[in-house]
Amino acid sequence: MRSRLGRLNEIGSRFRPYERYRVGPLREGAFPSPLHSERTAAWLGLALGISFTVCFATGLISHVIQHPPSWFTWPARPAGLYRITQGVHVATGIASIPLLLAKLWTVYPRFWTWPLVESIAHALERLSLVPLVGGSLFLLFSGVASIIRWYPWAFSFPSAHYSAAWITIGALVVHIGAKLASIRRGLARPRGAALELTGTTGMSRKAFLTTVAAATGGLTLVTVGQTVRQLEFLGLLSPRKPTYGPQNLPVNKTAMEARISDLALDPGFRLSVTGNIRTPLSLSPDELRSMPQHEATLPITCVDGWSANASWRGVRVADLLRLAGAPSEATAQVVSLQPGGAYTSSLLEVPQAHDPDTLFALEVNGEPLHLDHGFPVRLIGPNRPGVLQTKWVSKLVIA
Ligand SMILES: Nc1nc2c(c(=O)[nH]1)N[C@H]1C(S)=C(S)[C@@H](COP(=O)(O)O)O[C@H]1N2
Ligand SMILES: [Mo]
Repeated sequence: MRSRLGRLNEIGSRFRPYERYRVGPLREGAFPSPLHSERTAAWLGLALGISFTVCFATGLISHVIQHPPSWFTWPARPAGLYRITQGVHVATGIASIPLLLAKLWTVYPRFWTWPLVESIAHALERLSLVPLVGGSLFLLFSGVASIIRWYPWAFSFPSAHYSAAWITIGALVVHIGAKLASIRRGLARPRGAALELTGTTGMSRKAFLTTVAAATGGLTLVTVGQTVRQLEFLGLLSPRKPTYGPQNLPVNKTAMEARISDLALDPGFRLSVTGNIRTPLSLSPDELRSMPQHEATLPITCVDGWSANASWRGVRVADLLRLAGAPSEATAQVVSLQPGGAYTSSLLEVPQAHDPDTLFALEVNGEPLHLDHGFPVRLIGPNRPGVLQTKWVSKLVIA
């Protein structure tokens, strides 16, 4: 029995709009450049498919670290792992910009196929381009806006970016499925005469793809210095310089922006340790300094893609847990003095809470913490996103 969909498709394919509407970009041969070929589209698509997939996977990692489901625990080691995953996330996002623009330029004549819609399957395939193209443009635009710290919208960037990522990746899977035959043809080794077309435009496909690759590589080189120290000198377009800021470290939220100065400079400041413990503690900065001090070189890795190593010195969180008589499997909530805002508290899960390098730092690079870096006390731990390295810490709540 023929399916209803099959019959509708057949009717659709017999329906041909009047040829006299076939004007402008709809004309036969309106786009003569051979660069709009299946082959160029397939190679650019492959590059974009790889960069999007890596970007999606590393973005997902960052998301689950910040919103861990019950089955997930992010390890404290290797200490610099998140620095790599998030550096790769932002770098592949930036690299996707020239790739996406080149891909859209290559395939846009296909938006003008004649007839515009041939069948229901064709209509659905074309409709799936709306979330694919729209989602991709939104992700790259909002990502770049966020790393240059420009928030021209009212919605929350992380949740919008996260939802758009799922929509886009879903549309990408549909797109690859629908285009599989075309992708195979495009990537297959060309035979005989098909080998090259310099065509009428004067630019060969090879030159075009080389230009796109050079633009992509070049853009990566002039931005990745925000996390790869050796390339900092090349960072012409790096949104952030990893050594620019007080004590040679960038700052995302200053003490003034956080309206924290009076609280942090109050001589009555105490760090309190409460919750599921035998002995609640309340410690002044001097009392913290008289405890055993430990030093660790750890990066601050902002979700925005910049990262910088520093040498931190302070009290081990594990020592405070022991002193307070916390259970051996304790987790701990780190709470800031900061009265309001997005990153005023963070959770130390078991691996982080008990790691010997997880510190309440009092000093960085041999100096007392600058007010902007969290004076008098800030959390610094291995393999944590910057958003979880709470500054101006006033409370540790053990569970
Ligand atoms: N209390 C508080 N802590 C905070 C933040 C904040 O806004 N408030 N920002 C976080 C972010 S996003 C980053 S990247 C790091 C940056 O630390 P730094 O400013 O010392 O470089 O601090 C984190 N700790
Ligand atoms: Mo950050």
